[in-house]
Amino acid sequence: MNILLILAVVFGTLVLVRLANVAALASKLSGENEEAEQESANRWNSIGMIAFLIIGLSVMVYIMNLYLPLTLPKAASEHGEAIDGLMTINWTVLFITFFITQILLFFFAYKYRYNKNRRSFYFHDNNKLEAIWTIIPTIVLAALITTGMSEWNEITKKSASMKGIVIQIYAKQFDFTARYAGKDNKLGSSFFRSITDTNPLGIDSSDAATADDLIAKELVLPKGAEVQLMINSRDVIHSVYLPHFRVQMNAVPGMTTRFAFKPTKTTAEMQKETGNPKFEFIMLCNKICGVAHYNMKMPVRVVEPAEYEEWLKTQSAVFPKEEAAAPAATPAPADSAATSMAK
Ligand SMILES: [Cu+2]
Repeated sequence: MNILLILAVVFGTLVLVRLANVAALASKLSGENEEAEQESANRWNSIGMIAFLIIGLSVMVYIMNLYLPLTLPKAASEHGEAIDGLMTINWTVLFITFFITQILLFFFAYKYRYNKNRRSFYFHDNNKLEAIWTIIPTIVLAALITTGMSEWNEITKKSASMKGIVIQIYAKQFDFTARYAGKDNKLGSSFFRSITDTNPLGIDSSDAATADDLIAKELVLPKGAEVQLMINSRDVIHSVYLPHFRVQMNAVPGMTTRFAFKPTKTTAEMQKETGNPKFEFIMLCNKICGVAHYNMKMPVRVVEPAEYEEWLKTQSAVFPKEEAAAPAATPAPADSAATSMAK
């Protein structure tokens, strides 16, 4: 169907071009006044410019209205609100500039079409004009860049402070694992050579800080608390992307990247705000990292602090205690990621 449509448009255009050629030849043979013909062509072209302007802008406004509801809801994190504010300023500047320049461009093409009774005004250069169109964009762009950079510095300063609940996000082809630092808020050390089938994160079991670390296949965050993500990758570059919190940071093999942020709305509150009872936060991989990249994600839930504490208790330790691993022990809950890690 689509191919037919494309062919129809292509052949239709070719036919129009042929017709125009025939008309031009016919008028030449009939000896019509070339000047009058040129004038009529100019007039129709200039009217076409105005038509293009009106149709183009109308389609643009229509498409924007159509797709705006598909964009992200309001930010659910503290710094996310600031980022949304910057986006609004940027879009405002872009829209004003776009509408002024496009309307002038097509209107001038219409107004200043060739007129044999009009002499064009010649000037070689105009310093004042050039100064205006250099200085104004310079000031506007400098203001946009400095506000953006100072906001980014504010955001990254928080991760440099190392405050907040420490959670490791470990990315590999093609999933994420979350490791909560536990009561001491310190992650036990890990080393890639320690990676085995039963220890997929390569965690050091002899490190005292490991004892209270918890493993989860779901990222649950308490509302209103600072969260410190420590991001690692086992294989290739991935990217930890939490669109609703306006968080994105690459996961790079061989180094730890960080991102600190504060969730400000629970999942339940977002469901109410968006009017969508099925709304869920999500963490996605945002770097094309291989064949199953499209499916690399992790569910995210923001809950009240009390509920978070309760949930934390149900998560499994990185290395289950010896007695828990004894044959008589009850099996770990089915949804727990540690099932595969138990010795
Ligand atoms: Cu990935």
